[in-house]
Amino acid sequence: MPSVHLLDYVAGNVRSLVNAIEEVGFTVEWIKSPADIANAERLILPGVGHFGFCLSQFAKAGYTEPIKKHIQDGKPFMGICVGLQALFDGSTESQNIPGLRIIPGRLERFQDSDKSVPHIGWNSANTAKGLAGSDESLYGLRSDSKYYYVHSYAVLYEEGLLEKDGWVVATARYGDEEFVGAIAKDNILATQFHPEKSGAAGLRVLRAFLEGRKSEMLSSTSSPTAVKEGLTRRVIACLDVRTNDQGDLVVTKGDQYDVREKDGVSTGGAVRNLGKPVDKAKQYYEQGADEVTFLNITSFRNCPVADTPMLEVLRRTSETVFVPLTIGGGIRDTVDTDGTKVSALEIATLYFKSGADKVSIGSDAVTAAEEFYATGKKLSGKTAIETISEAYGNQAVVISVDPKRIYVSSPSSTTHHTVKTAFVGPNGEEYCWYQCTIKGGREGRDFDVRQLVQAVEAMGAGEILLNCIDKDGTNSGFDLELINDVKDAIKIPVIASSGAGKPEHFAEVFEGTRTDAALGAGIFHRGEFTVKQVKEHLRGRGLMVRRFEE
Ligand code: 1PR
Repeated sequence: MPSVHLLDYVAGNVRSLVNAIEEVGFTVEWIKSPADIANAERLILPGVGHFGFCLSQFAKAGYTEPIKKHIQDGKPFMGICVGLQALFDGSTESQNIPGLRIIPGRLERFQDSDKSVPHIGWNSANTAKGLAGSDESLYGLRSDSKYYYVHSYAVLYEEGLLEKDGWVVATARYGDEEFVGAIAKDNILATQFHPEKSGAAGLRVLRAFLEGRKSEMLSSTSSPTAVKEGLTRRVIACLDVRTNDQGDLVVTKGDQYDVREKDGVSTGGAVRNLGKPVDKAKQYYEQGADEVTFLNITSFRNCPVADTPMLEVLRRTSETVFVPLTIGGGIRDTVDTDGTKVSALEIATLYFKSGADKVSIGSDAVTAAEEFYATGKKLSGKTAIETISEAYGNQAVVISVDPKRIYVSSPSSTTHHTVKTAFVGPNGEEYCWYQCTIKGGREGRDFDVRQLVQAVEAMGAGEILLNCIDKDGTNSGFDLELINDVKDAIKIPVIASSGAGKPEHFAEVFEGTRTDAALGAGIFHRGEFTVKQVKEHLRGRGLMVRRFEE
């Protein structure tokens, strides 16, 4: 099997890239020292997270000059995400750290006045500008395909500027900002998106690079005229996973967080078993899910951290599922079964190494946010949110929120931020506040969701997974009032969750709120609707979605 050299100089999910490379028929050889670069024929520089952190790690280890030489020698080189950013002069993310200065230009932060930042999701890499009027595709990029992006900084596109130096540029549009999605010249290809997380469309780009096919003819169905730019509506499938009473790892699903079967009289029956986690994840990927989220809802408390069954679930899932994977449950500083202290960062690292792209933090985020206010909004630098986002970038840290409605007759009857609700309380109350809970909804805190999301945003979280205990498993639609309230409070993306029972509910949440993504669990597990049906419904309503490519 032909091979490609991969530079593993930064933290992050490199396993998925290795899996994607193997999927397209190549093997990986690791660059372990600068001297190894001379032996590389094809070289890939991956990277996630912070520009300055990556570039300084990279320089400190002595890789800068050997990489430049590899490129100057005309050998195939591919940069991914921060690997693309590294090729430019620098980034406003780290003013004093220079890039490799192979491509002129600097990275700027996206404007966040009218949109969420980071930019997370599926967007174009449209080569129509580079190969205008031609039927050629650059490294298999198609203007009607979508690719997975996750970043806050981008090279903003100015028509003709890079092209005059011979670069071919594929662009994407986020809000009214157009930016470089991919760029190529001679032996260099760099993508801001993650090909290893972009389903069949991304694998096609990876394969074309590895096989040295810089341009190929497009079929009539994927001509540049089919372009539709912009971020698509993300549909996420969520799998709550736990061990059942027989000790098997199963996908389960609760009604308002109660996952045990009801016999009609009382609850407390067996844990609902809705299938096997790895099989289910693959099934949803093949239905077109834009992401898959696993929530380990019992945290496997009696198991050594390194043997946590979710690690194996991630390893196996990432072999066949080429979209982003999130894992939540039990991410906090802990003590292992042998008494050793294990930090949240170490646990997250195990997950990232096993194929996760993001970790989701629930209970621990509430505790950390409460402390944040108690200490006058001082950042300690020690919380799970801060340590993980520092090492892996804020896009890798999702906060899973489990709120519950508390009804009040007027805003003055509580110190918490209230919402006027169209769905009045049991005693006709017209207001409610959303109480944060921990431990899977078992313990309510004197702390509201607005306080939580604003604190975790300040601490470095990159996204909010917004559940709603009142709506969970009810099939009655999302809590739009909650989602609007949270969207108004923060800039980071929000994933709406809880209550989806039919495709119309997804349309409702995208049309009635500014949510960045919507998640469903029971609707898919019970086989009532497929992800594909949901997306077809959204497309029918004129909402842009990613089509699944074989
Ligand atoms: O607190 O960091 O250990 O994380 C625990 C995680 O497990 C949290 O993300 C918490 O939301 C989740 N969790 C804990 N207990 C339960 C439970 O159900 N008993 N599940 C639980 C949360 C809610 C959503 C669900 C949506 C959509 N599940 O994930 O998928 O509500 O459901 P629907 O579409 O069927 O309505 P930590």
